[in-house]
Amino acid sequence: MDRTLVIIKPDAVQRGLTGRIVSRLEDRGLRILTLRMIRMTQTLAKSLYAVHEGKGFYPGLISYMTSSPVVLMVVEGRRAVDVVRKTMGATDPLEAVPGSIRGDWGLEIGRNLIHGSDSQESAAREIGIFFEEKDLLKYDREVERWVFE
Ligand code: DAT
Ligand code: MG
Repeated sequence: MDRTLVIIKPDAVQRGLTGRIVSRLEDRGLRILTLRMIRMTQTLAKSLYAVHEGKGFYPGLISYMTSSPVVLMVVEGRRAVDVVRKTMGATDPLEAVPGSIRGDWGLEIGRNLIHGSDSQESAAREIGIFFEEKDLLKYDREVERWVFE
């Protein structure tokens, strides 16, 4: 099973989409290992988006991510990184297919509602920014044998 970091971004929290976004991930069959609401600091946002430092959109991205509370989640499942990315839709909501989170609720790249790690290596690094291993709960769900063959 793979793990990935999901962040419900400030615009999604402000717009009251938190519950519906969590539901979509649960509906997909992903297991939530932890869920927490925080106000992201500059330090946390800069660490999360270190690869984008120096790009034109970087200052706006940091100010957006620190502007209002976010919801952090670690989810687990077979191919969780890809499953979450597909459920989110493309980075630019105009390119995201209808039925995806960004494709249903987004219009602009700078207000694209949700973050999901882009690889297993990114997931491990990003989860480590916000959580310790002891924060990630281990439990079984009976339904999993009906979700995964
Ligand atoms: P993703 O969030 O799909 O992984 P990314 O890692 O390439 O996308 O970029 C991180 C965030 O930065 C993205 O969610 C929105 C913002 N961003 C990326 N490219 C941008 C651009 N060309 N203009 C404005 N914002 C951009
Ligand atoms: Mg990314």
